[in-house]
Amino acid sequence: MSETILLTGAAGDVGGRLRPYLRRRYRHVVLSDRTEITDLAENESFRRADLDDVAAVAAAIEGVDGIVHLGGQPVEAPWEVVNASNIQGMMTIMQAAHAAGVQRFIFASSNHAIGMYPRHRRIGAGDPPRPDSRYGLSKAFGENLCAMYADKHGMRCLSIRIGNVADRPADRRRLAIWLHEEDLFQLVHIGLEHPGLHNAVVFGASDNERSYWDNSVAFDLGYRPKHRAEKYRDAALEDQKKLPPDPLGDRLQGGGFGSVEFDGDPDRTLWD
Ligand code: 15L
Repeated sequence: MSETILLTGAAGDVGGRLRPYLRRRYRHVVLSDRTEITDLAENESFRRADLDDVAAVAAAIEGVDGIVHLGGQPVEAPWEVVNASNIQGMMTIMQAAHAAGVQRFIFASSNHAIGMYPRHRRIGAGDPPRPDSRYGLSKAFGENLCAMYADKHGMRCLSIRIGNVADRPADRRRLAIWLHEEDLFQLVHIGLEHPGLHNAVVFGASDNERSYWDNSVAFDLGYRPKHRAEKYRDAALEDQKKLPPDPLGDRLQGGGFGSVEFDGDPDRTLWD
C-alpha cells in the first residue's frame, strides 16, 4: 500500500477538491505547486516546484510512493506554454519519478485528447487519440509517456481522461462528461493501489446517462461511480440555452476547444 503520495497542481481547483479524500486515505500527502499552499492539514506538507525546475521537481518527489500529477497547463495556450509545462514538464517529472524509484504514476489526462471525435461516436480507451488543441495533444503525449514508462521501466500508470470536475454539469456537453470529485478519487485510488495495474487509460466520468465513452477498462479495474450528471439535467440544459451557438463545437466531444482556430473541413471531421 502506498503511504506517502505527491499531488502536483495541488493549488488548482481539482487539486483542492481531491485533497480531503487523499489526506483521509493516506498517511502523508505532499502537495506541490508553483503557488504556495498555506492551509495545510496535519498530514499534508508543501513543496514548491515549477515543472521547468528539474531540481525542484526532484526534491518534490523525494520519499513518495506514488504521484498524482495534476500539474501543468490546464487549457489551450500558445505552443511555448503547452510545450514547457505539458511536454517538457511531463518528461521532467517522469524522469525524476523513475530515478527516485516511484512505483505509481497517476496522470490527469483530459477529454481534449479525444475532443475531435464527434459526439455521435461512442469511443473506448482503445480508440486512437483525436486531440482538439495543442493542449489535448500534450495530454495524448502524456498518456504515451506513461505507456513507455510502464512497458520499459516497470512503473504502474493510470491516465485518467478527465471530463469536467465541477459542482454540477454546466451545459449539455458536461452532462456527458461530468465527473464528481468522489468518483475521481475512486479512479485515483485504483491507480495507486490496484495490484494488477500495468498501464491503462480510463475516462474520468461519473455514471452519466449521456456519456460518449465506453469506460469498460475502468469498470474492469473495479470503478463504480456513485454520482450521476443527469440529476442536474434541467439546470444544465437551461444554462446551455444561455450559450452562443457553436455549430462545430456543439457537435464535438471537446466542444469549443475544437472549433477555436478551426479552418478544416467540418464534413470530414464530423464524418466518423
Ligand atoms: C479540461 O481539460 C480543462 O482542464 C477544464 O478546465 C475544462 O475545460 C474541461 O477540460 C472541459 O472540457 O470542460
